[in-house]
Amino acid sequence: MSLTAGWAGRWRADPGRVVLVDAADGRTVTARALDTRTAGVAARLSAVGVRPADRVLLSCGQSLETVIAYVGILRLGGVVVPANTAYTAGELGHIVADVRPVLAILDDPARASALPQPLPLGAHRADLTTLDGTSEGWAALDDAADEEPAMVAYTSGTTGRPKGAVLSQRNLSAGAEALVQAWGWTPDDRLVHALPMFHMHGLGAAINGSLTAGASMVVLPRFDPAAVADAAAAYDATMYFGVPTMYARLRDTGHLAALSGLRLLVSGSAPLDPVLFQAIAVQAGQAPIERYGMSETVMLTSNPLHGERRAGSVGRPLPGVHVRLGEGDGVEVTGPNVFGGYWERPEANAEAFTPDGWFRTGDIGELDADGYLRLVGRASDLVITGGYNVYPREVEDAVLEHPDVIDVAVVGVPDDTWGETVAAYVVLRTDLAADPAHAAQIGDALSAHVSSRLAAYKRPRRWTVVTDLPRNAMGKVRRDLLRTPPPAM
Ligand code: MLC
Repeated sequence: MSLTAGWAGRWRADPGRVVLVDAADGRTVTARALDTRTAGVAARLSAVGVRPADRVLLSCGQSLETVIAYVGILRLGGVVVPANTAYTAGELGHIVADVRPVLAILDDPARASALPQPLPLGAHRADLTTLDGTSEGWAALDDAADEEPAMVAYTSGTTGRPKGAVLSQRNLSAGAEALVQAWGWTPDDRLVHALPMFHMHGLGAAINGSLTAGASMVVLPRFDPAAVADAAAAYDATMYFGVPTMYARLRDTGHLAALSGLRLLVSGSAPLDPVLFQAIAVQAGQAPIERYGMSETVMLTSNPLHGERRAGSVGRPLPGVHVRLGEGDGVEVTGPNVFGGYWERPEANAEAFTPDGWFRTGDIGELDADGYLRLVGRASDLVITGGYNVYPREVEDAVLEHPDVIDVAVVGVPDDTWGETVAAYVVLRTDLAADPAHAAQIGDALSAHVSSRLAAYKRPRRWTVVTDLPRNAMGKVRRDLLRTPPPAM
């Protein structure tokens, strides 16, 4: 059964139930209305020529319309390609050239004019009011097969440009079902949803989990600590999902106590500092559940609903998921939630999977005696800032395009707010390096340079000019030596 067939069954069983609430204006959507409106989206997409298995780019902020567009694409059997709204034209252009969507749904359809070529079926707003041909087409709903692709989630890597993890209907439904089971998610739950709707946390865990459980969501247009606290109280919420940076902001603004009436607080996408874990436990009156997931796998492990929620651990494998430690204690996983491979990247797939078919997560782990997993490092140089993944290679490539730079290394350095923040060490052309006036201004010049190439969260916040990068005997940069915070320029 397709992911959305299960959702539609839930809606029809209890059509009058409110399933979506807009925290900004209190608008509600019942199950019946969600069924009708998402079927309408599927029909309109079908009427303009979108066919099952076609890719549809979705790059919109959080709103009821985004949820409806997302579900509508899935119901048609289309493949959702989520993209961060912060991406520059170059970053979006790469995804479009790679995955070749037929149509884009964008907050601002004008962004599409910066793409290398127009999309066959154009760019449209989330409410689809810009979609020509209002005639309702016929679309077969909810009949995609389990193994058919449902999402291509772009994620960077140590080499080259971002690649698309292809997730099937089954991957997404297994990922959602595991959470419903593990967290005792019921139709009576109501999630405060303040996460981006273009990454696995906001889509695969929050939306898919809610709809699979037959539960409801209060949608916030953006994360704001006071608004999260207000929404939790005003709409009788029971659950909140956040990245650690969000919990840190809730703590720092004194809003954690407002979450004490919720039955479940979940943290993911970045390591939850045990000090912050403790602050949540005390101020919100309950230990948060830290869990672990990835774009390629939906969710993998979680601390338990009943039983010890262990600070510094991401818990045990979710139902159906198997976790083992491979070479160098690399975390390897398998399960119905784990994707089948990257879009048109046979070489990356050969590296990503073990010969016996387990996915190499790139994280390094330790298993406690009772099976709780701790993530103790990463095989790759990935930086996680505020829950967003940044791959140094991509940032380094952008910095190296500046004519004054001959070498660069990008690392993540510890940061109180973001967990880690992006720092760059640059080696300038020798004729410039000797000039202190130039060295003093280069940080600004490089910031301006990368701002047209990289989304804001990927841009280095600290620039340090060095004469050489530390390297090992093999010539590889010793990033470990660069990770101590440098003085800001
Ligand atoms: C925003 N900025 C960031 C940033 N987010 N910089 C570094 N890291 C980030 N995460 C930039 C802004 O563009 C802005 O730049 C400046 O920082 C200040 O912005 P802000 O207004 O303070 O930030 P805000 O917009 O409030 O965003 C903070 C945030 C957001 C925490 C709400 O980062 C966020 O939504 N993070 C969640 C990411 C997420 O969903 N990850 C899930 C990935 S899925 P400037 O230049 O304009 O000043 C995954 C799998 C799994 O990992 O297991 O979940």
